[in-house]
Amino acid sequence: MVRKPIVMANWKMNKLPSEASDYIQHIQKPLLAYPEIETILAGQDVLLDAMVNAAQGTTIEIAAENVYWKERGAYTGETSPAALADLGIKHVIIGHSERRIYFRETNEMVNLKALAALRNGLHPIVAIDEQIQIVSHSDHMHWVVNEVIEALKGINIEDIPNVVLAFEPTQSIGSGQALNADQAQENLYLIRQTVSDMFDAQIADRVRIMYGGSVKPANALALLEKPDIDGVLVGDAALDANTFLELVRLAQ
Ligand code: G2H
Repeated sequence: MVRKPIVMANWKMNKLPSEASDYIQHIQKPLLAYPEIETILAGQDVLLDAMVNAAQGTTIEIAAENVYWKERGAYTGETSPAALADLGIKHVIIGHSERRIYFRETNEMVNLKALAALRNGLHPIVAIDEQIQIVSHSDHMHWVVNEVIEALKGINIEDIPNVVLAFEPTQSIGSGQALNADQAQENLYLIRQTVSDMFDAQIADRVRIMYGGSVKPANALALLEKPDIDGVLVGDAALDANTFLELVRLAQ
């Protein structure tokens, strides 16, 4: 199965609305040369309206960085999946390790958010992390497998191809030190096998899995050449529009 590669920027809590629009204007034309790559930009909620407007008529897809699991109600400060979909957002990152660590998101919350995203026509990009305090290989494997199982619990098999998974080892996030490509491949293979065990091999073969954590042009190619790595989720390096374009070129 040929899976369409993804290059995705996660801007985190960076950029102003005007900067987001300028970035999109800068990359939209050059991206037309790479129709075989799916390009996604994730921004904080206050940027999303500007991002959707700037990306109209381009090949760029927009993602939110978080969502709540209820459509409406008295949940001050939360973001409704229905509102994101209505705004024209296509994807949402769920369970990024920064949310798990700083905002105490649990596997159960990640699962509720993934289900709510799908219910509202959004594509969840579910981040699977890795905790550095886990030293033993088997404990590490158990951690990763468990996060996948807990995140995808209760999702209908026909919705699974609309889910993208992203493996992000915490020690590589923002540290400048990406996992080496062989270790990344090992983890993404494990994630795909877990999807296969939970659903079936054909579905697992269709699911796209990204690697994230200090991806930059210097290491992207080695990662993207691995058989189970279908894309990269890029933070710091993707704050620069030209570097993002360079990553798309490498993914081709
Ligand atoms: C990991 C990644 C993007 P960075 O969080 O999600 O960020 O590339 O800065 O490590």
